[in-house]
Amino acid sequence: MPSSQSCFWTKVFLLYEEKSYGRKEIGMRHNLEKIRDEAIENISKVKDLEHLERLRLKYLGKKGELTRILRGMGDLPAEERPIMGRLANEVRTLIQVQLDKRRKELEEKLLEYRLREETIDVTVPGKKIERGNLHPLTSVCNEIAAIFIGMGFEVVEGPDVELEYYNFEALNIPESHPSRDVQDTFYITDEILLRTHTSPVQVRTMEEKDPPIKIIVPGRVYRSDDVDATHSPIFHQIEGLVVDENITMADLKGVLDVFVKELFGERTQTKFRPHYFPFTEPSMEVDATCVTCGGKGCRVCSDTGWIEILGAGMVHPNVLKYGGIDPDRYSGFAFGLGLDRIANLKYGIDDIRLLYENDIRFLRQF
Ligand code: 2U9
Repeated sequence: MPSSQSCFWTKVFLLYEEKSYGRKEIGMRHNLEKIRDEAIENISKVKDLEHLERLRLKYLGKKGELTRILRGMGDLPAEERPIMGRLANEVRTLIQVQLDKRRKELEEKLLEYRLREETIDVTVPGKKIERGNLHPLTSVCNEIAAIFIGMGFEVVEGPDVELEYYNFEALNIPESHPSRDVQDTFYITDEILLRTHTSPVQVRTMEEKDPPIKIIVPGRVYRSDDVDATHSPIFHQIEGLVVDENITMADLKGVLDVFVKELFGERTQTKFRPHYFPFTEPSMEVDATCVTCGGKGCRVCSDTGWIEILGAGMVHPNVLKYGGIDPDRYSGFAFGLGLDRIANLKYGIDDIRLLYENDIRFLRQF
């Protein structure tokens, strides 16, 4: 239909309406019908409950469109108000009914979705949780620590990055000693280095604590060695220190004999050979009957029947003095063992590099 014609008929209709209802009433009726139709359409299209609530507020809320129109009722002639009021209530009820209907539909859909998506199939096999295991060095360290704790020792730890003083001087290792060679450790500055043994922790403990001292010190240590099957620039030690009145070599031998028997078995025998360390006097190395052949002789013990396990000795009086302990009143013994070597002996590992490569196929075996 041409627009001029459409305009014409609209005007005729409006004139007719104006005659029977009055201009304001017509406007209000139109607005209500418009709101009604728009609301019904929007409600039918809405896809979720959140949107639906927004529509409820838009049309029926306190600041909603219907409320706005109802406010305008005061301008109507008194006789028209009940008619318009009724119409507005009808529209409100209609919109409310549509909202309720749609809410129910959407809630049902949501429930259906949840039931479908959130079902748990209890028959599906569970995901296998991979259980790790301790590194062989950690296991051996724990085992050794437990033996000494059983004999009344305390576990003490200290810094890997040390002062040269604690690593060398306080351990009776003078400037001219070969283990001071820069080739032997990693220097950070002239006075700071990576510790070559855990012994500095014992010196620090002597400084801090009066005897009796009965400690073991596990930890990582460093030496400037090239890597091969028996050497690594990083390795691990457990050292021990006992200081009290009347400590003798009998105590040292008794403690280490008990230790070796607990670690390798009751039938294991020990042998104490004279040796030299700058921090102990006298010093010795401790052998145990071979863990592999029991003393008969095999490849592991180079057919000697003995394997070297520990170094030990009576603490040098100079070292006690460096630790602030009076050597005329107190004496002590100390020992040290290489954890990597013990782990290798216990588990039959023939190459130290395996302990540091973190190959899961190797580590899983322990
Ligand atoms: C203080 C006094 C004395 C610690 C000791 C050893 C002997 C020893 C080696 C074993 C294998 C090092 O890892 S290894 O190469 N250690 O033989 N260590 S006595 O003596 C001390 C420590 C601290 C204050």
